[in-house]
Amino acid sequence: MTASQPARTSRATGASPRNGSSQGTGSRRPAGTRQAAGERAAGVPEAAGPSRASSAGLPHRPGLVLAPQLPARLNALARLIQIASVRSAGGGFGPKLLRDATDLLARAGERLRLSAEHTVVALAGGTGSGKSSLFNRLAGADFSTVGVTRPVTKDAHACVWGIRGSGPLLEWLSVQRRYRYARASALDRGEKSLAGLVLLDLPDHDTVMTRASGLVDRLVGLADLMVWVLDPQKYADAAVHRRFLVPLAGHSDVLAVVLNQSDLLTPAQIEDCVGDLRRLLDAENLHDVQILVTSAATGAGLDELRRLLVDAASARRAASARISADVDSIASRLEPYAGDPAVAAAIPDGGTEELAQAFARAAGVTAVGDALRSARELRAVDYVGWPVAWLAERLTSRDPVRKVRLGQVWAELRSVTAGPSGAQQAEIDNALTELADEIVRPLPEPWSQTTRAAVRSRAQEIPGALGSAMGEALPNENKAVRWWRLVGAWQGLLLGAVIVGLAWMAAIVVFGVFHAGSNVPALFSEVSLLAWVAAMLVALLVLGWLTASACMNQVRAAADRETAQFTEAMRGKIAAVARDLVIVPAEQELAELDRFRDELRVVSGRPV
Ligand SMILES: Nc1nc2c(ncn2[C@@H]2O[C@H](COP(=O)(O)OP(=O)(O)OP(=O)(O)O)[C@@H](O)[C@H]2O)c(=O)[nH]1
Ligand SMILES: [Mg+2]
Repeated sequence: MTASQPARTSRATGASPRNGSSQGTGSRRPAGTRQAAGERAAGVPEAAGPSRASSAGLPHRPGLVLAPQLPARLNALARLIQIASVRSAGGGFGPKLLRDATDLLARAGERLRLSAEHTVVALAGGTGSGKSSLFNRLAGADFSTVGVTRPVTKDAHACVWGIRGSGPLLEWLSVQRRYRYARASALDRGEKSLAGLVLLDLPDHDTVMTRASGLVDRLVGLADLMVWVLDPQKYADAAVHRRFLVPLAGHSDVLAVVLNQSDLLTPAQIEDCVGDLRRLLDAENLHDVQILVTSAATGAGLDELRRLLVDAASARRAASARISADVDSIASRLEPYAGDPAVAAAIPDGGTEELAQAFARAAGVTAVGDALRSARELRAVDYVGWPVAWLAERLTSRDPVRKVRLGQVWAELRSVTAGPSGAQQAEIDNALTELADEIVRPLPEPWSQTTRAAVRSRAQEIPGALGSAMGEALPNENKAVRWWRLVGAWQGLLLGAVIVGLAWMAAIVVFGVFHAGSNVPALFSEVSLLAWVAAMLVALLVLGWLTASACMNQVRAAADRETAQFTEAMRGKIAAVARDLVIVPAEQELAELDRFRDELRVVSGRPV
């Protein structure tokens, strides 16, 4: 028994601009088929006859699964668009492709990202109108309690024709697990056309509004069909019309109105009621909304209602199939941007080490090491050197090392902390270019561009960082070692002895040779002593010279060790700079390409 306008029973596509008003998917991501399996384990009741579904679960029917991967594919597409949209500048991802992909996502909407296989039909309305009675009739079992005390239904109940993959959807709709019922076996018994249907029996509208005011919004954003169940006594209830139907005027394509309990009316009364209701709906701008007349008690009008549900389910399937095909085509347009997935996106072998070596060359590590060695030797000479030898060398100007002032060498060493400049900067640039060339050779556009940019992204910071790395590795000051001081004291002693010996010889010459005084002790006047004193002087000079040269050998060996340590420390720090400022940004970009390839595999429906 129907009294209807030629109305659209469901939305033509799954796209819904309203979806934006609902919650984001981020908080409730679909967990795919695994979640469905979890539901079965949790014991989703089965509708067929007395035996409700056990944890043995529902058999998987290939024909029942319409687009099982579509939610995952759409979610992956959303992530792909994020990756691509920050790489659209220059020769990056084509703006038209990105626009098309974004449009497709908007068309698919949040609804499809939760489940592409399911059609959501909600029975809503005032208390006592017969929602649960109709729900039980359609489900073929008394799942939802029907009663005389009002209100009866406190929580939403769901009956699902094909439970697989409905988990995220039902979670999102806040349907508790114990109120989820599966109709798998009914599908085998001629209800195939309802495959994927999720029929919801909602609490009465007041309860819905007070307890879960967000639910109505969610349903409107998600439902393929909202069936408002009215009864003959309250069909004109101002509250229902004002609070629910009027605001839904813009969504009349997902609305249908059922006048239930028609068995309580005569045909003439039914006609009056329907005419009245039609006028009300027209006045509320709900011209397209279909009106069905049913009786849950006698079953009248239920076939028409079921047909409405079948239409909604097939429209949903068609919409999902269309979106699925569109995702295929977007995926194939995105394919060229992934390049050859067999070619790994990675830093080439040895690339990091070569870069570190190039940076070390640019920073002049070897030269700085040599300078440090010289500085140590120069400083040591002050202590362990043989002053007589310095004097001789100074007089003959044969010591080039002494000509370089120690302070100057140290100042030069300190200046390396400012970092490389001029030609050295160019060397850094060349090293970066060489590395980038190697990395990007196998990469497709725009990744070759973006990876090259990533390699150079922190190039400005490199000279300063190299300078600091060198500065950190340099010893704090040119400190004298303890044993140098001891040797210095010994050399002083020898020098003193030489001076005393010279004075002694002078005294013997003055008093012994020239007889300049009388009563001079024999020690200062005995000429025969001259040879002995001279021999002693020579011995002292040789001893001083030997001490100096033996100690300088030690100093050189120690300076070599120190320089090697310093050079190694400096190379380590320079390698860290190369890693942090070049390799890490490059690897991050390459990881994004990997992510892009993985997401694209999902979008294309290929196994990851
Ligand atoms: N005569 C007749 N009685 C009906 C029909 N549908 C439901 N009823 C009765 O109306 C009463 C309320 O039915 P329910 O199905 O519990 O109504 P409801 O809309 O689910 O109510 P709430 O859960 O409180 O929101 C029950 O006593 C049903 O037996 C019908 O088509 N004809
Ligand atoms: Mg109820």
